[in-house]
Order: sequence, then structure tokens, then C-alpha cells
Amino acid sequence: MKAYPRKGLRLSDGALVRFPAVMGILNVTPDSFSDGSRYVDPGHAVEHAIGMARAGAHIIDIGESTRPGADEVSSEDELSRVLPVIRALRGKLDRPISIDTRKASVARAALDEGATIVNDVSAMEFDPAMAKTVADARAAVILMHMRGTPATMMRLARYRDVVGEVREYLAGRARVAVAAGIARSRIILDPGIGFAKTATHNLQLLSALPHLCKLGYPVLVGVSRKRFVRRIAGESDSDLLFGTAAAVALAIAGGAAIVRVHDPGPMAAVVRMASALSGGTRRA
Ligand code: PMM
Repeated sequence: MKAYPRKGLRLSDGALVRFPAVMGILNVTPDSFSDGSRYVDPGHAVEHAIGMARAGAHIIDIGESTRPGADEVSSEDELSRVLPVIRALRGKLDRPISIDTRKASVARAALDEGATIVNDVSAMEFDPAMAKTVADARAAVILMHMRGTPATMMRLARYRDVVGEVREYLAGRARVAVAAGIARSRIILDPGIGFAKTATHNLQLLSALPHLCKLGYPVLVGVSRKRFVRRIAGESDSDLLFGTAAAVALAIAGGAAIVRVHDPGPMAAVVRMASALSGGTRRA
């Protein structure tokens, strides 16, 4: 059996997300190439979220893209894109919502609207008010390793020992979270694949997942369609899908409790299979 610290993640509203779980990505960054509008159509976003839940996503992660090179966005802009989608999902989506933000004001508003998980790629370093916001709401939190900001991080991809440094960092951020009053059972750690990391760093971290899991917290891994997958597996849609599938399978075999993906249908099947092959089970 897989050695997760717990069988799942119990959320503040009583919902239980069983491990291993699939998190579906709902990106609300406006697409300047489609119709030039500055806002995402909540109707389309709702359809996409419900489609991902039907396909096999156990959690829906809503946020702006924080990919390497992404621009900074104001809280007002972020709120105006994310909140209408979360509101429109109320009563329509029977899956926990995670809010992908580094800003406490955005997290607080999303939690007020029913989100129960905060996915903070800065591990609560960007906004000093984040830890209290998460603790007060009894929310779960994903603490991810990165360096710099999405705009600057690729210049900072230099490590003596990437696995050791990421592990130490995550252990330290978990201690900060606990000291701020966030329940241990609601903390999830994430090595931040692709964030201030070269392809080699990503491969080293993925191979070392069992070592990261020893910190005693569930580990989330985000490999979906990332640049190193593109570089190694290839650029076409099917290259990216199968490249992502291979990385997801190995992440599950390495002990990942949650995988964050764009294609929850195929990846849910990969997770079930990889989990069974590595001695665990995944029911639905
Ligand atoms: N990757 C992206 C955005 N948010 N959050 C977590 N916890 N882990 C990740 O690896 C992660 C993330 C960037 O990818 P996207 O632009 O495809 O969403």
C-alpha cells in the first residue's frame, strides 16, 4: 500500500478528497488571441469545470496562469476574473474548489464564496497576510517551492543540491504554516516542477519524490504539459498527453497524493493504473 500520511484530505466543509487524487486545472487567464476580451466567460469556465469533474477530476483548481514569464496581475483584475467563475459554479459543481493565488485578498474572497483549498505557488511568502487568511478559514493549503516570481524565476534555477534544498524549504514553510495555526492535516507540499528549475532539476525532483514524501505531508505534483515534457516527449498534442501521462504515472509510483493536470479524463485512468501497479487503490 502507498504510504500516504492519511487516506485523504478532509476539508473544512466535511468533504473528503481520497488519495491519490486528480486536480483539474481551470485557467481563467484571458486569451488575448480569441476575441480580445479581458475577461473569461464564466459560462464557458463553468462548462469546462463540470466537464473536468465528470471526466474524473476530484478537485478543481481555479486561477490565473503563473507560468514562467507570466506578468503580474493586480488583485482587482484577479478577483474580477476568478470570483464570477466561483460564484457561477455554486450549486453546479460537487467537487472541492482550490484557488490558485498568492494574494490573501483573492484567497479570502474565494474562500468566502465556497473554495476550501488555497494553492499558493509562493508557499505563503508573497503576501504576509496569507497564513492568517488560510488559518482563519480553516482552509487547506498547498505550499509550493519556487524562487523569485513567475517573471524572474528562470534566472534563479541554480542549486547545489536541488532535492535537499527544496526539501528543506518545504519543511520550513510547513513549520511556518503550523505556527500560524493551520492544521497539519490540511497542509500539502509541492516541489514546484518547472518553477525556477531546469529540465534536469525537474527530473531529479520527480525521482526523489519518495524522499519528499518522508516529510510526512501529502505531496502534490504538477507536470501537465510543462516545458520539460514538451522538450523531452515532443510538441504535438499527443506527445504532450503521453509525455504528461508518463510523468504522472511515475509521480504516483513515487508517492504523489495529488496530481494537477489539464486532462483529468485520461490522467484519472493513468492515476488508477499507476496506483494499482504500485500497490495502492483508487476507487473512482
Ligand atoms: N503549476 C502552474 C500553476 N500553478 N500550482 C501548483 N501547486 N503546482 C504547480 O506545479 C503549478 C501550480 C503552472 O502551470 P499552468 O500554467 O499550466 O497552470
